[in-house]
Amino acid sequence: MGCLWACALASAGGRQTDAAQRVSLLLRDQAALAGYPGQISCSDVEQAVPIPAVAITGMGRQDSLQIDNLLVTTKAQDTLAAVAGLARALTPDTRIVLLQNGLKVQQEITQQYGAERVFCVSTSHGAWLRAPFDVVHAGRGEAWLGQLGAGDANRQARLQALLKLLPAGALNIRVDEDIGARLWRKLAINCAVNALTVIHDCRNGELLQIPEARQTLSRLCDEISAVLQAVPEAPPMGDLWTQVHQVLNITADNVSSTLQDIRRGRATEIGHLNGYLCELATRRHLHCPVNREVLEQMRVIESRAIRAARASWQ
Ligand code: KPL
Repeated sequence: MGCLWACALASAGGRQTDAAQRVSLLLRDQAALAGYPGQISCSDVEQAVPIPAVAITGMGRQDSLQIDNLLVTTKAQDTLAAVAGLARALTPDTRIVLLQNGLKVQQEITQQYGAERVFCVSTSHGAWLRAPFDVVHAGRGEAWLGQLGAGDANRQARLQALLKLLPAGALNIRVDEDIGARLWRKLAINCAVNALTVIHDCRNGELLQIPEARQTLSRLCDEISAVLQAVPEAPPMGDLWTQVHQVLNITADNVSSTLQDIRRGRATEIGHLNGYLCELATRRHLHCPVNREVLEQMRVIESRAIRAARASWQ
């Protein structure tokens, strides 16, 4: 997602706006910077887009660096540390835009940095990396921008001002006044779908064809709905099975983000999906055995995948 958004932002549909000219990539460390070719390739654009980059480590020492708009595309579990690592480059006016799956980290960052400057994006775009810094925009979806919390009279103006800086046309970005509800629904869908695609090592649509997967999917939907019904902040889920069914049909050929992580030997966001759901259940003394079982299976598969990837690098 980071490469997709960086490329769309930097090319900004051909507009040479100030914002488009000043897009920079913040890479994890010097090793990531050394492997960066200086440009991002994306299936949406004919030519690779040159974007300057710096490594986050050591940035705290560069007192002059100031970030006006920070688009955070790290995995959910890396987000708090990534934003904290940039503390000296942030001002009280820096907008922090979050693109993670789940909802826990968005709530934490909103609480920590203030509801007025934190923005959340929920997206259905599908993307995968053909090679490092070479992204395929596989599923053309949409993206919704909003802010968590009760809101105030200036929220709409803040959202519209930020929207002007984002590649709204290229990535079909719109404002959602109730992004919280959208993120809760997406969380429910990701809890039902993502881990199961790993357990069955299949594309999204295949979950409906594999009898065992379909059965677990149905039990997961019931359990997720029951847990979220007990969470006062969560919106009514309606018929989760039907919603999941629709998403699986629309994204039938997608490899879920979690399965992509596993195949690349990377840590997944599952702790912020089924893990967070289990936390919500525990706080309300509810049982969620299917989610716990899925989480357990995921932990085993994930550590095996990470070990295998490390072994192949040595
Ligand atoms: O959001 C997704 C993901 O892969 O993380 C779904 C909805 C499962 C689409 O692939």
